Amino acid sequence: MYFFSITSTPPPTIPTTTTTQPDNTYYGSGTITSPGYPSLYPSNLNATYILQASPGKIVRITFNRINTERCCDTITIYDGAFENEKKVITTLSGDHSTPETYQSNGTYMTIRFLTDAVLSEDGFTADFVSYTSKLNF
Ligand SMILES: [Ca+2]
Repeated sequence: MYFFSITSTPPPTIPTTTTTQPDNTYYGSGTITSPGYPSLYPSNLNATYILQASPGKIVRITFNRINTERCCDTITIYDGAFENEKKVITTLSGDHSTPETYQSNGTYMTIRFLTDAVLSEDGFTADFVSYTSKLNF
């Protein structure tokens, strides 16, 4: 009896962020993920994603998956182009089983993913779009 060994090719690593990479700006619409997603994200990470909507629009982002170490690995969403503690929309961590949507008030949204020295999960994946208006949902 033969056993076939199936070689699985890992998905290409998209160098969107590293532990030392400077801020990244993303325009219009797209997908952002934690580094290495869906593999474990690195420890000691401080990754920033700046999302810029099309002119005259706002950023609307949906986190389709969030799974981080609840205590210590956090995703903070800021309204605007900077990490301004006064403009925190929300801070997320832990295991979220349902998608969550957030939006900016203006053209920019900033997301920071901060991890501590130990224990990682698979992280997050989120889709963002340029959105025409602010809606309650
Ligand atoms: Ca951790």
